[in-house]
Amino acid sequence: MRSPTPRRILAPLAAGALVLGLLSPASADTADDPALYEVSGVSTAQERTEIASTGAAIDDVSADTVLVTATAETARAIDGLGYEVTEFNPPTTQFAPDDGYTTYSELRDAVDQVVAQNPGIAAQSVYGYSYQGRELIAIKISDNVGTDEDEPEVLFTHSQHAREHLTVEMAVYLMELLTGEYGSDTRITDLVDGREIWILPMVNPDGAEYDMAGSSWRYWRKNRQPNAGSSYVGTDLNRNWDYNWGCCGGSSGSTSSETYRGSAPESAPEVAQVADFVRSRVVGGEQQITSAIDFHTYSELILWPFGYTYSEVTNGMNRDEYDTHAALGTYMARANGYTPQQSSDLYVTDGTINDWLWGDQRIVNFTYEMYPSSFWGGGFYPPSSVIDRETARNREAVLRLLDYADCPYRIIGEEDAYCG
Ligand code: LU0
Ligand code: CA
Ligand code: CA
Ligand code: ZN
Repeated sequence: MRSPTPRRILAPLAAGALVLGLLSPASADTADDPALYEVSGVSTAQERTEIASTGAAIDDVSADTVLVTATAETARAIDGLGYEVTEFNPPTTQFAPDDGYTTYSELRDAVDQVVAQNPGIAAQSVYGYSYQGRELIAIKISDNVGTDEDEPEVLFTHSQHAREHLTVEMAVYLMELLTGEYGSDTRITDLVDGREIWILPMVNPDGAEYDMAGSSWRYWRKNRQPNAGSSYVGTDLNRNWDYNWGCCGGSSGSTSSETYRGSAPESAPEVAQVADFVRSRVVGGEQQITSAIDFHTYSELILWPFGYTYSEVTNGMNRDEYDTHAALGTYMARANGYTPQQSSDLYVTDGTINDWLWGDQRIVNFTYEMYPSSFWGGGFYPPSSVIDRETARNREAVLRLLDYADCPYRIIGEEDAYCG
């Protein structure tokens, strides 16, 4: 596919403090809707981190360019760093919302149906409410589903980022797979019997609904919580978690940013309530959840913590722990063809669920960045015709995680040391 001709909006304005000062007075706080920009001359994680630290969200990484979602003000800041920034107009075919994607109310119906048809192994609960008051739901899948048994627990979270709709389809796929093949596929039957599986299928329903509600996709990322004293709406849920929150230039303190970290850790109700849910799984002083995947799009990556530092081994992550993440991530990636890497190989992030689940709760966990591999496969909005293929693509990879959930350290042969 050919690139649409980039329009260099910043062209005649040389980068520099004077120009930036004239164009974007610090006091300006008027609606400045995020748009897509292509930034060239970017090839290392350090350069991507520098760009992300302006508050832009990096959506796509190729050899020497990135695509970012950013306000015009942030785009000028990137320009000011010396990178070439061009406005990027997505192909028009991507504009219309595709009703093959599951809405919040369709999700509720699908969950009701799965639970009604599989009452022995599937249950749902409301673990909280979104900012706008939507019920936040969890699906539990296990044998004797009404009983909290002593079985390794596994967590799947979906759609922290509003526009990443394929991740909701992944949740629907997983609940239908695990219930639909129960009793016929012996591997799935054994995993459902031997694990307690939690699926949080849409942790940011306000954002997802907002993204789908217009006559065109809105490229919305954050939640829909207003910010005091600002006309900009929303917190980036995946920068709002309470582990090294805002530590390292991997998020923004500006409400206008796509990666706004919120006013405090867990200031977003959607994050606070997932965190409360996870903390509620500590029984007898022991976190029951051993392993987790947080689903995002896109880039076809499997990422593991930490994201706040480039270091593999650091305070809170020893060599065995790092190696366990790397080995399990790599093993899963062999099944789905994604690229496995430490999160910060992409760019530095702070306040992510990935870092919190490990750093605070000691849950071995991964971020999946699903299909497509690049913008040219449809970016955040591939046609719904890919849903079946791209969710089923992760079947084996997810089963591998469920398999190792009894003791993730088994993958490096250290089950005696860590799970004895
Ligand atoms: O939150 C993000 O920026 C993620 C990547 C991190 C989990 C490292 N990328 S996304 O926003 O494009 N899904
Ligand atoms: Ca059970
Ligand atoms: Ca249990
Ligand atoms: Zn995301």
